Amino acid sequence: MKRGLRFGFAVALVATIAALVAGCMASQGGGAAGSAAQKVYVKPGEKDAYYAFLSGGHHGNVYVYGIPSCRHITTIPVFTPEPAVGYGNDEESKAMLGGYTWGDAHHPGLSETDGDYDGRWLFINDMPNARIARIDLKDFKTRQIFGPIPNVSAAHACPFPTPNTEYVFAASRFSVPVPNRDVRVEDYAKDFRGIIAGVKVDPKIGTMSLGFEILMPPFDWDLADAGKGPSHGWEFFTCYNSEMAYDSLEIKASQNEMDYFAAVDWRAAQKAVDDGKATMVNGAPVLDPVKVKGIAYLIPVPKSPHGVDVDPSGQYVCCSGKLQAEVSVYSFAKIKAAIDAGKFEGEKMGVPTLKFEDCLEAKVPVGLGPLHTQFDNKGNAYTSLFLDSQIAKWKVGPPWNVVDKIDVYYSIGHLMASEGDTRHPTGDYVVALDKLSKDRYLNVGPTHPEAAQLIDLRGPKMELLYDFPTYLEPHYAQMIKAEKLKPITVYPLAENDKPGNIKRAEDIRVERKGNRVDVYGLVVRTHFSPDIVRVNQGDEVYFHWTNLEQDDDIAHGFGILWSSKNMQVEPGETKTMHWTAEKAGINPFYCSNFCSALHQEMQGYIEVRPRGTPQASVVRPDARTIAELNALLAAR
Ligand code: K7E
Ligand code: CUA
Repeated sequence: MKRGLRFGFAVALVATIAALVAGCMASQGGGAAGSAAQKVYVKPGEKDAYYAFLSGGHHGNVYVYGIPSCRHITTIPVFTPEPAVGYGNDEESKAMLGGYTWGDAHHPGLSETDGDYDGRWLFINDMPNARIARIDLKDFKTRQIFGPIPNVSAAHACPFPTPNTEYVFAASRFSVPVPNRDVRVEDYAKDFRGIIAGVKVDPKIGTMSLGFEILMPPFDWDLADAGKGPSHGWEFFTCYNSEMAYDSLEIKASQNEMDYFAAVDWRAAQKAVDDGKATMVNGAPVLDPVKVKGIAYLIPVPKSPHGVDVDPSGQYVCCSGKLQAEVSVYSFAKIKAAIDAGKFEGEKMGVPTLKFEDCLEAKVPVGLGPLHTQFDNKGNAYTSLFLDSQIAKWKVGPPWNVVDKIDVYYSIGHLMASEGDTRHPTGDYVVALDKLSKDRYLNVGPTHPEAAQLIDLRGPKMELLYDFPTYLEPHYAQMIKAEKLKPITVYPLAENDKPGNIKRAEDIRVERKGNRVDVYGLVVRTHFSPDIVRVNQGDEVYFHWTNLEQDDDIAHGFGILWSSKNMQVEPGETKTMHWTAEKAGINPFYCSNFCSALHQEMQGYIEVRPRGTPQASVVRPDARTIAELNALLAAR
């Protein structure tokens, strides 16, 4: 008893001292946990140092996070309708989606100038439908969806912009006959082809258009990266399934010791098209390497590679064979010398193959399942290891050795370093994009969130700082310094030239032509003008709402009862939404986005009369309403 008491006292004393020491260390910012917490802590009211753009995978969207806090800031709708803001519901975004309601977005690609992120645009692919979207980082809105790109069957190696955003690319993951036609799958090797497409980007406004397509062997084209510095003008693409298997790929596509990566001279390819050497297939200029030489080459890579990553200097091309324990580093100078000397070991469907030994610079023994490599500002590379669930840090250059490793939880796919794809990575952070989160978060049933993990690169050893869950399903991501982006907060009214826009109360009107009704209206706190709209059953009604606000964060919503119709109109913007008057009776509408103390009062009625009820061809508000509205606008 006595002994027990004394023992208890000793335990309590030790615990007290431990607590005091821990508290002291925490207050001084010492201790591993304390310092990790401080490194991700962004005080209320303060902002993050980086924007991170994570692909939304089969959610079809882009997630925006702040780093280092790892706070989810917003989601940008891209390939999938988004009812809260009405993306896919208003006429402009509906037309842009082209009838698709789904996309599978894998690889965000920030625009670059001189090989550094310039903060103008973000490109992202929709793999299954071979489309590329351009998001304008001025307002974080999707402004163009290019595609489906003809002849490209699933754009996985996509978009991976060049150093001045001259091109984005789309290479086919699957192969199909080009042109697609009635053939047997068993004739795969004879009739199927892959395609590498070069999509031109207008340097001023970012508009995409098709530059060229190259007919490639029917391998599964996987990932890409742009050359820079000495390798500027080239784009590199990995592939697996050089076996050309068309069934049981998980076995049959892993037989060869070597697959390939392709080096494409995009200036030569564009010149060949401009010189009239292409054949038009489904409206696309297709170059056949059997006839057109000097545009593409194949370099052997061991064991089903995934990532192909050019180091910041542009001298080295790093390929990760998924079924190998090494990263194969190639020297661009050696590749170029072999090409210039015409030193080929053979060819595949017209594409010359170079010798492995002629191009290889080094093999780095990183560990099992290497997938993707990123870089810092101190001459180090970071390779994700899917099978080992680790990141390996290694020296770019002799002795090409691994200098550090860190465990991640679990099964990492891509990783994202701060400005890690540029000529000047910042070396602050890397985010592990783990494919399986298993037990890391509160259980929410069989579908777990994905796991992302923030790792500090600033010390001699990598340090895990924070875990954050993401919704389905980031593949790749990119991180840009926050100071490079200066998004607008309102659309200047004077620049509003959207169809259907009006700017004065005198222009408010409801126009009728046959059974088409156009409502030209204004929204401003806290009123729809007009707020009573009279139509007939069977009318096709187009609401054009202009939001006259010029204050930060005052968006108005427009939701129609008993329908799927809702959209948001941001300050200074005009949006058009179509609605069919299906039933006679009264159909209310309201502002669905909180906008002021009187938000709840912001509503209106559509009066739907029976078919054939006589209606005026133009209805305008009365003079008093116009005067009141103008007084309200003048008072702002
Ligand atoms: Cu999931 Cu780049 Cu499509 Cu890999 S992808 S890790
Ligand atoms: Cu306008 Cu709520």
